[in-house]
Amino acid sequence: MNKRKNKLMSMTSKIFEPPKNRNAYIPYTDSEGNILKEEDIQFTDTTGFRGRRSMIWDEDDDETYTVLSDNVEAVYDDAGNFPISLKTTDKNSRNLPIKISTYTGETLAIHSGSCPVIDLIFTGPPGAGKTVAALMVNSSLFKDCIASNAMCSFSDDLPVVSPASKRYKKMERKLFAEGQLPPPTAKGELIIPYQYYVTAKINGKKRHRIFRVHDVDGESCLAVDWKNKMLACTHFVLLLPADELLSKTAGRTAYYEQCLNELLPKLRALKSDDYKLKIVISKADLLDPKDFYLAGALENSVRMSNGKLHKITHKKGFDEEAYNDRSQSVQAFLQAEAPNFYWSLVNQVDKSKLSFGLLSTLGCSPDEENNTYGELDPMFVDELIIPYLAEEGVYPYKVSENEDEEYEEDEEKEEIEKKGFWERFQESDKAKKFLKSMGLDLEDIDDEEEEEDGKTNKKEKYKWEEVS
Ligand SMILES: Nc1nc2c(ncn2[C@@H]2O[C@H](COP(=O)(O)OP(=O)(O)OP(=O)(O)O)[C@@H](O)[C@H]2O)c(=O)[nH]1
Ligand SMILES: [Mg+2]
Repeated sequence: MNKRKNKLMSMTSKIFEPPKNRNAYIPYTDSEGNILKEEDIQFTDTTGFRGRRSMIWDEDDDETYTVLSDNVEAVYDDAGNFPISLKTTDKNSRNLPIKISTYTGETLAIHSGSCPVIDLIFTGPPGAGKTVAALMVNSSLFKDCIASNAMCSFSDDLPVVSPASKRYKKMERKLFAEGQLPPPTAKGELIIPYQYYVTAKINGKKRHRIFRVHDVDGESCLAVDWKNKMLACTHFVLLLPADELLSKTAGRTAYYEQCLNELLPKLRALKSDDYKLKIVISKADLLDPKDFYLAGALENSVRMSNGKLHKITHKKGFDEEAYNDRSQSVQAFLQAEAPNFYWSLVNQVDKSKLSFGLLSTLGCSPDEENNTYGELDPMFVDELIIPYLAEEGVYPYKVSENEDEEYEEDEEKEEIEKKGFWERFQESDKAKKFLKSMGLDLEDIDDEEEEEDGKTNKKEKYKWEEVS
C-alpha cells in the first residue's frame, strides 16, 4: 500500500480548508488500527467497484484522489467536518463517494473523518455469548427498542455491503426468525459486521457518531498478542458467562479471568486513557433471582411483548441511577464470587473507565442438542449501548424522578416494590459483616458514592423530551 501512497502524495498540492463553521477532520482509525490522516483517506468512484466481492481495494485499481488533490471539490452533509464525497472539477465531473484506507485498502465508512467513532468489541471466553450479543445489537428488534422515544436513529454507514455483514445478516435471520444458534466463531477472526451512523436530535441539537461493532473468537481472547487488532477498539465489553462463574473448577484459572489477564496489561500499557471496559455477566437467565446481591438487580430493563422489545428502565432516557445501582450489585456479587478477578480490576482500572452489568441475550437456556432455543426473552440488552451513547451525547438522559409520577405505567409490567441496592444492603446484617471482614465501612462507601455523583452531575447531559 505504501507504493500507492507515494504515487498519491506526489500529485497533491492544495491545502484542504474546511468550510466556515465546521471543525477540522476527526481522525479515523481503520480496522487494523492505523490512525489515518485526512490525506490517508482516498476517494474513488464506483465504476471499478461494482460487482466486487472483496472490500479490499487493489493498488492497481482506478485512480484515487484525496482532499489534497487538485481539481476536486468537497461534498458535505450535515455532519460536516470532512467530506462524505469528492467531485472532480473537470468537464466530465465525476462523483467519488468510495473512501479507502491508504494502509489497508479497505473501504471505509461513509462518514469516516466527519464524526467521532465508538468502537465496541465483545470479548470473553469461547461460548460466552459474544456472537449472539453482536447479532442482537444489529437486529431491527434491538434498533427499534433503542430508538423508541429517544429521537435517535441507526443507519448502515458502509457504501457497499461487506461479506462479513452479509454473513452476519444471514446468521441474524436464522437466530431470530428460525431460532437457530450461530456456530462458534472461527479462530483468528476479527469481524466488523456493522458500521452505523448514529444520529440523534436532542434538545434541538443534531449529533452524529459512527458506531462499529466488532466480534472476535473466544480462543483469541485467551491469548491476546500485543499487536492484536482488537486493541484498536475503544469500548471493550468482557463477557463472564454465568455458568462458568457459578461452577468454577478448582485448580485452574477461570477462562474469563484468563481473558482479563491477557487483555488488561495491553489496555493499560497501550491505550492509557483511551478505553472503556465493561464487565458483563452473560447468560444472566442462569443466575438465581433470589441471590442476596443480585435480587433487585435482576429486574429486567427490557420486555418482549407482541414480538417487540420495549425499554422499561430507560424508557424516558438513560436512567443513570438505576444503571449504577445494578452495577453496584454486580460488583458486590463479584466480590463474593470472583474476588481476585474483581479486585485486580478495581485496583488497576480507573473508576471512570470501568462499569459492570448483566446480560442475557436469549433470556432462556438453549437446546444444545438441536442448537436452538425456546422463547426469546432478552434481558438488559439495551444497557449494552445506551450508557455509551448517552455519554457521547447521542442519547438523552432521564432527568428528574418527579416527572415519573405523571408517566403512565405499562399495564403489563409487574408492580414490584423495589428498594435500591444500597438501601437493601445497608439494612442487612450480612452486608455489614461482609464489609467489615474486608476492612470497609458503609460510611466510607457512601462518601465515595457522593463524590462520584458530584462528578457525573457536572457532565453536559441531554435531557429526555416527550416525542410527539
Ligand atoms: N442460557 C443462555 N445461553 C446463551 C445465551 N446466549 C448464548 N447462549 C449459549 O451460548 C452459546 C454460545 O454463544 P455464542 O454467541 O456463539 O458464543 P461466543 O462467545 O461467540 O463463542 P465463540 O465464538 O466460540 O468464542 C450459544 O450457542 C448458546 O447455547 C443466553 O442469553 N442464555
Ligand atoms: Mg462467536
